[in-house]
Amino acid sequence: MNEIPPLQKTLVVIKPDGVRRGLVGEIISRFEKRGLKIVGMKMIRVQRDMAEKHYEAHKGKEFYIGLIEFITSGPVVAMVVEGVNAVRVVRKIVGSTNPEEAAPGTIRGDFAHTLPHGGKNLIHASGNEEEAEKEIELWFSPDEIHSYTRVDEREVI
Ligand code: IDP
Ligand code: MG
Repeated sequence: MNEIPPLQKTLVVIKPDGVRRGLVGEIISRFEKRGLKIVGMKMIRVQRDMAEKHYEAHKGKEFYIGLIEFITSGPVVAMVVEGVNAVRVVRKIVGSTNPEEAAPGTIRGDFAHTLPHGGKNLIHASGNEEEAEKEIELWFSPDEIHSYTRVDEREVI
């Protein structure tokens, strides 16, 4: 029997523009169809202090204030996504930060074409393993992260 490779968890957030544009189902299904497992999910309105913690690394940049305004401007859908090399695979599904550069077939490359002031690019995904660990801890409590078996697991891993 093949050994299951080590799994990673990563944070995905459908930003307020994705929710307002009715793209939640479309975006979630892209991860599901790739065989990635959603192990946590909730809709929340991000408070300012949480937004500032999440985007701490960008403090001082010219787009920072607009970004905080944007991410707190409406509900978001936050997910913990699990899979083999999930951090890297999810970033590939999401596409480049600026939708203008994002390849067709990626979420940003299919549903946006520019990066407006304020950073509307539909979705956030952790940039690396260290960020993923920190962000999952910020966004989810341990009892909000679940463990279950998908019926197709033996086919996709
Ligand atoms: P990422 O979301 O692809 O990891 P980061 O560089 O971590 O990109 O930036 C975080 C978020 O800040 C972006 O997703 C985007 O919403 C916003 N942002 C980044 N660079 C710019 C910019 O040059 N103009 C406007 N918003 C930006
Ligand atoms: Mg980032």
